[in-house]
Amino acid sequence: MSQLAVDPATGPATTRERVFSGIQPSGASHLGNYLGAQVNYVALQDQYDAIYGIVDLHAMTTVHDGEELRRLTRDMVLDLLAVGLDPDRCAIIRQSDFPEHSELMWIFDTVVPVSWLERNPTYKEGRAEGKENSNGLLTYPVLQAADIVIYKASRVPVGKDQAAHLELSREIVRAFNRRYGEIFPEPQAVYTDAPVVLGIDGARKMSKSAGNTIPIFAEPDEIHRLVMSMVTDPQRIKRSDPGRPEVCNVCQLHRFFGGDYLQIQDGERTARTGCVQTKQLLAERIVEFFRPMREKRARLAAEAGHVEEVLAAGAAQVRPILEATMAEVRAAVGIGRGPGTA
Ligand code: AQP
Repeated sequence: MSQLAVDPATGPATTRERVFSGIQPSGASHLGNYLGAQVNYVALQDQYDAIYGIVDLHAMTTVHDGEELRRLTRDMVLDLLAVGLDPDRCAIIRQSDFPEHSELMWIFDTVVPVSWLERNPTYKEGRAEGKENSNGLLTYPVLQAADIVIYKASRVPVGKDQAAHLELSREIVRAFNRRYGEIFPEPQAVYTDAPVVLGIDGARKMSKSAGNTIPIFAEPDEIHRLVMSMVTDPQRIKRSDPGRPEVCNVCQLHRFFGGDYLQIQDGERTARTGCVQTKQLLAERIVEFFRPMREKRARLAAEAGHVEEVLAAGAAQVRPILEATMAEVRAAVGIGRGPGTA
């Protein structure tokens, strides 16, 4: 297993910038997760001290069965290994292994005005739909800020759907630093070139909780079924109608699965090709693209104890970083015994 550039005796001693990103084990990894974030998780592991968290505390806002959450957490480790994270080049951790994340969240809670949290679109949508939002749903951006800065990460690979949350993390850091001194760097988002990926309904963000996903490790038949059910350009009713690739989610996804996407989009625009044909081709390409990763995932899943080994190695790597940060924070805010106390 790798070592992050940290000496446990002295705390973080790295000059490399640090990356952190969290992913919720709230369901199977999907195309949105992959194109929006996981591609960059893999790319950044060589350039930065990279830490990736399976944020199971966050997933508790949507997964309410303990056994299920534990299974989904293990599954997400396998997903990340299969897409290309290498425990020799990054640390993969389980958020709940570190109660310090929640401690820092509470400290931030004493700094953050409630009005900042009430701006959160997920929270506002829930209220508009008349849902009884949990306090966890209101405050999860505070936990997200704690997850990132407890490692003093300066770069955060996330999908573009997370832009507002990351801005809030930056505001939280500024508010904390104003009160207690310059302890945390302001984290910056790192995006891929993918837009926010729409779900198979073509209407909302592809999202585990919306049930509109294409899971990247689904069986080929299932991927075909899901792609064939995708909503395309609603104005293209007959095969001979010209399509609008700019509003067709299938055409947009082709961009990521072949160099000939402009020709494919032209085929739709001129009605040279039909939606069924374009969907079949997309399904085949998605299946082929993820085939080696699916096979790798199956091999890793068969190795008993592998997931827990990866998490234990990740935990050993990050613990000194997080302990150093929390010692600094507790000293600054005045909790615990304090430095130099006999
Ligand atoms: N549709 C998307 N397009 C681009 N990026 C996306 N991400 C998620 N959906 C899209 C990015 O994937 C990373 C991990 O996301 P997450 O699972 O932690 O949380 P999420 O954004 O809330 O994903 P879901 O699928 O929508 O989960 P649920 O339904 O449980 O809330 C993030 O970097 C995210 O930007």
